[in-house]
Order: sequence, then C-alpha cells, then structure tokens
Amino acid sequence: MPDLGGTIAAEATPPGRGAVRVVRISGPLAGPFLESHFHPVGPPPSEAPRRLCLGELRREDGRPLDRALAVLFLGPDSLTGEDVAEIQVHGSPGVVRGCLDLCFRFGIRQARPGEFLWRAVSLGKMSLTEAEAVDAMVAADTEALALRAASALGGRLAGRLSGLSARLLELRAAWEARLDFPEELGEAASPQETAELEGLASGLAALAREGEIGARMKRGWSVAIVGPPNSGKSSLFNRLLSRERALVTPHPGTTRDVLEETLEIGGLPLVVKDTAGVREAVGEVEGLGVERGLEAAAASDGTLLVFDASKGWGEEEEAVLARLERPPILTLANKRDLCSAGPTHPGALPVSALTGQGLDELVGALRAWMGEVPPTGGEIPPAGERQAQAVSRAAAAVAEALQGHREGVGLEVSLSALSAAHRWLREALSGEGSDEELYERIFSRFCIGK
Ligand SMILES: Nc1nc2c(ncn2[C@@H]2O[C@H](COP(=O)(O)OP(=O)(O)OP(=O)(O)O)[C@@H](O)[C@H]2O)c(=O)[nH]1
Ligand SMILES: [Mg+2]
Repeated sequence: MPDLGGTIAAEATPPGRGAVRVVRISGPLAGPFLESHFHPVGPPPSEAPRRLCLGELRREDGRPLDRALAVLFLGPDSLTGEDVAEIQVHGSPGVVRGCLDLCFRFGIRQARPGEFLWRAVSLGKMSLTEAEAVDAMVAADTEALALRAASALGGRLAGRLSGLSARLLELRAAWEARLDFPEELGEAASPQETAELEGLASGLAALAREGEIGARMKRGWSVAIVGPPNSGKSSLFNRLLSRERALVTPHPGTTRDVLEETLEIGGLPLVVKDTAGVREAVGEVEGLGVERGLEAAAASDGTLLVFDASKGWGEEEEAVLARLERPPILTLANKRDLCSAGPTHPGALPVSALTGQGLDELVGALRAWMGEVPPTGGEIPPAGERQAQAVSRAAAAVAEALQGHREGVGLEVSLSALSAAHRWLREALSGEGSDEELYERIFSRFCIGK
C-alpha cells in the first residue's frame, strides 16, 4: 500500500507552454511553504486566505524564481479539507519544475494520481460520486460528455442513489419483518410493496441505461469509408474533416494505410477511417492495404460504401459489397456533380466530395445512426464506468427480485436478490472497503494533480 500521508504537491494544469500553470499543495506544510518562499507585495496569503496575492516566488538562496499569484485555503474550507495552497506561475516547464523542486526540498512530496480527490473523499469534503464526476469531467472530450459529467457534480447523483438505496432498505426491512412475524404481518407482499418494487426496478433500469449510453458516448462510434479505388473515399474523408488530411490523386490505388480521425457530430465522437480502394491488388503493397482496409471495416461499428456515380454501379461495386461482413450503413453515390440528376443505385445518397453536395444529409444520417442520445440525459447519469457497472448490477438484481416475486418464489428468495441489489447500490455510492483500498481501486487511475 503506498504512503498516503504528508503534504503533497503536483501541477494542476496540463504540461506544456501557456500563459499560466498552477501548482497545488495540500497538507500541513502548505502554509509554511508560502511563508518561507512566497514574498507578497501586500498582506501574505495566511493573513488573506482565499484571496489571490501577488508576490515573488523565491528559492532558498533568495533568488527569484517567478512573479506569481498565490492563494491559501485553510482547512477544512478547502478542496481536500486540509490547508491547500495554489500557486499560479508563468506557464513554462522550467518554472513549474523549479517550483515543484522547491516544494520537494521543503519536505513536501509528489502527489500520486488522484490523491487530492482521494483526500477530499476520505476527509468527507466530497462524496465518491462527486469525485468520479470530476474525473469524468476532466476526461470529457466533447460538450455532450461534459454536460453529463456536470449533472453528476454537486451531489445530485449521490442524492439520487442514496434515495434509491434508502427505499430499497425500507422494502427489505418490511419483508424481513413479514418473514419474522408471518402471523401478525402476513407472508404475502402488500400491493404497495409490489408497486414499490416495480418502481425501484424501473428507476434503476433507467439509470443503468443512462450508464450504458454514457459508456458508449465516451467510447464513441466508428465508421470506415470503403469502396472501389478512385471512387472518392479520401476526398469524402477530407470533406468530412474540413481539411486535406488524406492524399488525393486521379490514380486508383492512392490510399494504402488506414487513416483515422475523430469528428464531433452533435456533440458525440465519431471515428472516421479512410481505407484503400478494394480491388484485385496491382502489387504487394496495395494488396496489404486492401486487407488492412477490410479489417478496419470489420472492426468498425459501420461502413460507408462509396462508388463513382459517373461510372455507375457495376461488378466492381458488387465485389466490394461481397467482401464486407455486414451491409453498409449507407451507400454514397459520389461525383454527383459529373452526372445529371436521376437514380444511381437503390437507396444510395447522391453526394459530391468536390462540391459538398449531399454532405449535410450524410452528416444527418450519421447522427441518426448514432442514435438519439439525449445530450444531458434528462436524468442524472452514473459518473464513471465503475459506477455505471455497479448500477447496472443493482438494476439486474432488482429485476431478478421482481421477476421472482411475479412468479411467486416467496419473499425469502426475492429478499436475497434485493440484498444483492442493495450491496451494488452501496458500492455505486461509496465503494466498498477501506480508504486505502479505495485509493488503489479507484483514485490511482485518475491523473496526477487531481
Ligand atoms: N468531379 C469530382 N471528382 C471527384 C469527387 N470526389 C473525388 N474526385 C476525384 O476523384 C479522384 C480520386 O479521388 P480520391 O479521393 O483519391 O479517391 P479514393 O477513392 O480515395 O481513391 P483510392 O485511395 O485510390 O482508393 C481525384 O482526382 C478526385 O479529385 C467528386 O465528388 N467530384
Ligand atoms: Mg483514397
């Protein structure tokens, strides 16, 4: 088990160069560190807690390291519940390194991943649910994911989970009592109890579904662009990305390696892959490219089959279709600008990578294929994968209890499913185990500085 005590420091901002980078310190040495190394222009941070103070950060030998802003939050009114200092330095790797080294020579140690949030949870400043929502927020690559994470912040998700957990406990208690005093209370569940079980089952099922949507939103969707050589796959890929990412030439067999880029459609991530044109390969390299392209197509959630509408649909196109594992989600009749209007191929969407014709329809169709995912979910979704899994197990256990109850298995059997559900809900809420075990299991996967 790692040492989780002492005063810790880490950079709270991402590495690289920028206007400002922030070093965060938590623990009893936070105040003394500022006292000895931060020389304020006005009152020192210890006399003006929670206020930004301008001053000079100086090394042990008195040489200035940077002009900086510092703020001190005195525990327990801080992120972690301990004394926390934050120092805003100029955003260069050198200054941050110098500031952290100064901390380490002062007896402060490097924070482990997620250790600030872990301290906040162990000192009761934040629920596990909120800490995981912060982690999900930092990991959010799209606005839709940020909106989901935000709805779990501020304790609302924890409130919802505890509400469900309390109702479950009450139902368990009522049924335990019936088992203990069958003569007085009767052995059969009351209609209200049955209704409550149904309510719990549907509430948890909705929450579990939200968790699945969240996991999907994070993972994203993937689509491979396939078709005969020279049909305009790379041109369409570039058009979707709005930049010249892939090579385009009039020569068939231009694309070899699979190119992958992530697009955001309706706030959701979509990985688009450009692949080599499928035909009996002209050479070894092209042959390898074709194989890779087909593998990428098989590994994607869907394919877009592109053909050259000015040439029309023929044997080449049928051959590509035959080599796909699943039917394409959409067939695109490209180079529509070269041929007059009229039917191309049944169900194909006419597009032109050159003029952009049909692109809005294509994006709309992709969005529809990705499913109608409500960006905020309306509900307050589970904040992370661990929590989503626990909720989905709780939902499965309650569904099992309900099914058993309907089949008349008896309260005892339903109760054991209910108590399993309760355990999973508690796991979702607070994680099971000691503080240190929780650190290992959950927080150590977070990034440093959180
Ligand atoms: N007129 C017209 N030309 C297009 C269109 N799309 C692509 N082209 C042209 O078709 C040729 C082939 O385009 P690419 O995008 O390289 O085709 P590809 O399917 O990626 O070809 P491979 O990588 O060889 O399989 C290029 O000369 C493009 O400029 C279009 O919509 N209209
Ligand atoms: Mg290409």
